[in-house]
Amino acid sequence: MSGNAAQYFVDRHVNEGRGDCPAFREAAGEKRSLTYGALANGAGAVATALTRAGIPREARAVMLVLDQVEFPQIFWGCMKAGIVPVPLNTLLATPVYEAILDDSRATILFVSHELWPVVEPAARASAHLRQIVVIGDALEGATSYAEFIAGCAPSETVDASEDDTAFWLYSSGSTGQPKGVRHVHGSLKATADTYGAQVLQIEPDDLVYSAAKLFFAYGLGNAMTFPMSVGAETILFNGRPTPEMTVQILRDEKPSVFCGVPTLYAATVALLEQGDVPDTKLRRCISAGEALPEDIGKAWHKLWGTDILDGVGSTEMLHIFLSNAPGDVAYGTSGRPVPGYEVRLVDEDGSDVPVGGLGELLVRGASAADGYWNKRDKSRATFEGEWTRTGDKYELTENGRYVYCGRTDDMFKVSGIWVSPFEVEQALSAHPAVLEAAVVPKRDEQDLEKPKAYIVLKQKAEADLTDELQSFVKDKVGKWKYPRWIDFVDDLPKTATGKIQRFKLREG
Ligand code: 3SK
Repeated sequence: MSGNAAQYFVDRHVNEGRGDCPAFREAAGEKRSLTYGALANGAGAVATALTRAGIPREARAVMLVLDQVEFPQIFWGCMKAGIVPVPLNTLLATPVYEAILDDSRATILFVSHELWPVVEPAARASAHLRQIVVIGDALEGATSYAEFIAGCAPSETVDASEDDTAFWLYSSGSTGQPKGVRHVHGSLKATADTYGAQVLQIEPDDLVYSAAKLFFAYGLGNAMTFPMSVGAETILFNGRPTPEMTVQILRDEKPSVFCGVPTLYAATVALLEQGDVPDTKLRRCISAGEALPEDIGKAWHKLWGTDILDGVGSTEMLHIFLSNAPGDVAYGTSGRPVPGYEVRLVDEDGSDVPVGGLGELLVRGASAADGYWNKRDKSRATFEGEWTRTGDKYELTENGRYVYCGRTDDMFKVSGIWVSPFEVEQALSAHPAVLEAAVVPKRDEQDLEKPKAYIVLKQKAEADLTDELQSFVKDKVGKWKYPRWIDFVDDLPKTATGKIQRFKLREG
């Protein structure tokens, strides 16, 4: 078998007689579905269409696509043709899309029609894009997906090595500059064989629902490669994963596996504590993105009779490498290394930290990224030989569990997605009324981190600017990054060289 991951995850099912088995079903809209056979044909048609459009091997295909049946067809279609799909976060703002189109030098863009307005100015400004394919009706200068694949017979999967670049995911760095994380074909099977098989213990009869979307490394494993590794089925939902929608999907679709993030678990617990718990047997629930508060895990267990397996992963490692496991759950900890991964805690000199001490978490495993695109210094600082630095501070307890203690830098996560204080500060500072701004994480009433801003105004405002500044940030850098609280102050604490002392603000 070729090292091309599309052979293992897509073609193998058809070759082994599982072409009629269900692979994906949509939970909203027309509720379309795909069997493994239909997926193989659809992806094969995309591969043919890409070649017909003159897109060469190794070119990047940016995907700004909602969780809908076209997503797996485009993702695997690119890989079948040896083209590199780059799924993007669908919640970003126009300037960020512009930066990514520029950085990746993508020659083709696939976009869900709902997302076209936000990416259109960036797509029109791109010096590299040769084709835009919109999922929906054709637009001026953009081909419809139906037209793009019309008349294309499915092509064979091109031969590739396990070490060939397969796809990229963009992750935001400490300066807020998005970094293209390059993953190889072999990494997808590596995560399926480790976390997927040994912690999630995915089975062919499973029906998976991941509230974390496919563009996110966590969602990509949960909702695509893990179920596809065993021929199971996934529910796709193209909307916002509110607690109400989550309960509706759990009630109506009855998944056996649910994958969420702490913010959603917390809000869903609050909702269910006021109403009925759906009559659904959840075999497995998992959480990642940020540390799961202990009381949320316990409350969920009380409601459903199922533990939440909290774990930690990264875009650089592709999926979870440290996790609680079935029958071995300690809430308030990230558990133990996933079989197949090794971790170390090191101090600032790189020396190993003893049990009970605090250190930066380093991880070693087969799914580590090949590096960042075009960012040599950052690649060298993160990928140290076989070890990948996570930037997370951890403590190892006497009984071998790891406890999260914060970030080594100022980054923090909101709803499982990195937020760079610097990026939010830059956005705030672009407002005409703002002189300077500092952003730090603050815990909300559910004990989850959200951005809080301290702002020095150019002059005293007549009216409260809170709402206006919040909308300003949402439009500039992304909807989830806006400061939930704003304090207007006379000045900011700074070092002698003018650096903001965020730790002083974090301490309140
Ligand atoms: O943030 C995490 O914990 C995570 C987990 C799996 C895959 C990717 C990420 C960022």
